[in-house]
Amino acid sequence: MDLDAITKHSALHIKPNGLILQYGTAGFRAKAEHLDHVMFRMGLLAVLRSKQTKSTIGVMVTASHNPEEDNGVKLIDPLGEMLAPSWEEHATCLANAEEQDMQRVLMDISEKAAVDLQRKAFVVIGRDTRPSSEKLSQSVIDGITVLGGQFHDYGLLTTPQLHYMVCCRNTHGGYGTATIEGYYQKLSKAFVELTKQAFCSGDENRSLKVDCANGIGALKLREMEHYFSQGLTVQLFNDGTKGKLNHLCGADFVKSHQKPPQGMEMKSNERCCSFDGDADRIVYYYRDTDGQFHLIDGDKIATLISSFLKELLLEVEESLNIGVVQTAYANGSSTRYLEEVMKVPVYCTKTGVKHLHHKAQEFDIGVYFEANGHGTVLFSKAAEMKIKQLAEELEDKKRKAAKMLENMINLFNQAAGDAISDMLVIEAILALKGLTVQQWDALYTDLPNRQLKVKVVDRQLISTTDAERRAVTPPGLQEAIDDLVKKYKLSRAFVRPSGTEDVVRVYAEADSQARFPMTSKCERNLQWRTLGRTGKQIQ
Ligand code: G16
Repeated sequence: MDLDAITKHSALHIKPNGLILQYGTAGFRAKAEHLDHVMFRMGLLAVLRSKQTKSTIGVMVTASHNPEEDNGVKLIDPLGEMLAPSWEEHATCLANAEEQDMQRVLMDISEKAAVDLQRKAFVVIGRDTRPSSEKLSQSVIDGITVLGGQFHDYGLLTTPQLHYMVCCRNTHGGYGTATIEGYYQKLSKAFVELTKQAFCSGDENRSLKVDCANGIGALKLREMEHYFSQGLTVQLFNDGTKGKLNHLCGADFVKSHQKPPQGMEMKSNERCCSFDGDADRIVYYYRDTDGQFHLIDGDKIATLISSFLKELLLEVEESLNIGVVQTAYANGSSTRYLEEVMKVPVYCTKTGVKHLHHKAQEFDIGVYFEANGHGTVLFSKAAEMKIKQLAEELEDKKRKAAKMLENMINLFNQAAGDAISDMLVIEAILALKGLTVQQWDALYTDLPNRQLKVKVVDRQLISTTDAERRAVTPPGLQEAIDDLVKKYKLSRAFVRPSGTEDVVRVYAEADSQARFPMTSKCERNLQWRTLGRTGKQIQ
């Protein structure tokens, strides 16, 4: 390690005085102008992680659903998964080290993590379309090169595409080819194979309206659409040619406001969907003939997918188990439907796909989705092999079902939740089952719910337990929530500090819309107990 060179370069990426940042739900996020030093340092850290794991590591520059002025960075571990928790701690230490302590902190991390500094390192980089992303990714590169690491800069990519690239490289092509064409071809081939079976039975080419949140999803979907146009035509809105990233559009806006994005022309009963700013989330929706808006969120996506997979499994191989992983935000109706009607086991983890992903790995087929539309399906190696074998051995109807499962394995991006891949999965299932968006929506009725963002003085005063469903501090907050909740039927409410924005999230659901004074009472109580009386609710 050339410590002098590190000190010299670090001086070009000075940490703003007094700024403390945490590696949160999905990496570091803050106003873009505060992140130059973090980017440089994450370049350094990615090199150490690459040396330690003897693998390619990814660095994605994005703040996903956050406003355009923000930015962020996250590291991607060898199989395309989120960074290991012990390295999140190293990341926080390094990002917050004062200039004069940088060398010591780097040496400490190398020692604690037993990094062989003589090894080679390789890092791949991607970025979203934010105005600040290009310059910030140069700072990452500066960090990588000063530690002698080699890199490949993919430039503009969706976050899940970078996860895919990392996984492909570290499996030496076993997962797929680590190029953008490799990604397009792998997914499109599986999609076209699947939908061919649907169209044989008389269905026609389908079309879908996609709100791209004025982000990278638009660019990548444009590049990709001709690969799958045999099975689906997409019409893009909020493609970044005029509007601002994530502003009044995108999956996060649609989910939290429960209304359509601006800039989308919706006719009644048309199937529409929204991506978020880096295309790792997707939600669907439509307007009925009375003009009423219907949201189909991550919970209903998980239900559609798991019922389809379960049906196929019943046809070909009953011994493979399937489980669904959700978070506290999952609508109570979805959990009840999955457990009581579909009879699949459901688990709840903390917010953040890293937690859901981990839990989903315990099943032969693990379906995980956050209500906000972030999720995917994981197939264990044993399940993949079994399905492949059955697709060759079985005959007729059973063989067809096994082939469908095989194509599903290839269509999911198992490295990360992926709006493009999930969209193709959903479109394939709807086509194969001959389901309309209304029929899908009618699987169960969501309990009315509200989600608010509340600004308080210090959100870290709130700590939680039981997969974030109960508040531990400040004292009295949980009791106050319990008192409110017990007054209403089928009601549930919780508060938790966001790990991506400087806000507290408040969630409540109950049997009827009339119960929602509950949310604002929770909010007032929260502000009072965190002494954030100047705090305000933001939408
Ligand atoms: C990220 C995470 C998601 C999480 C979301 C909100 O999404 O990847 O798992 O649900 O943040 O987290 P929080 O409530 O802690 O702010 P994205 O799409 O912004 O990367």
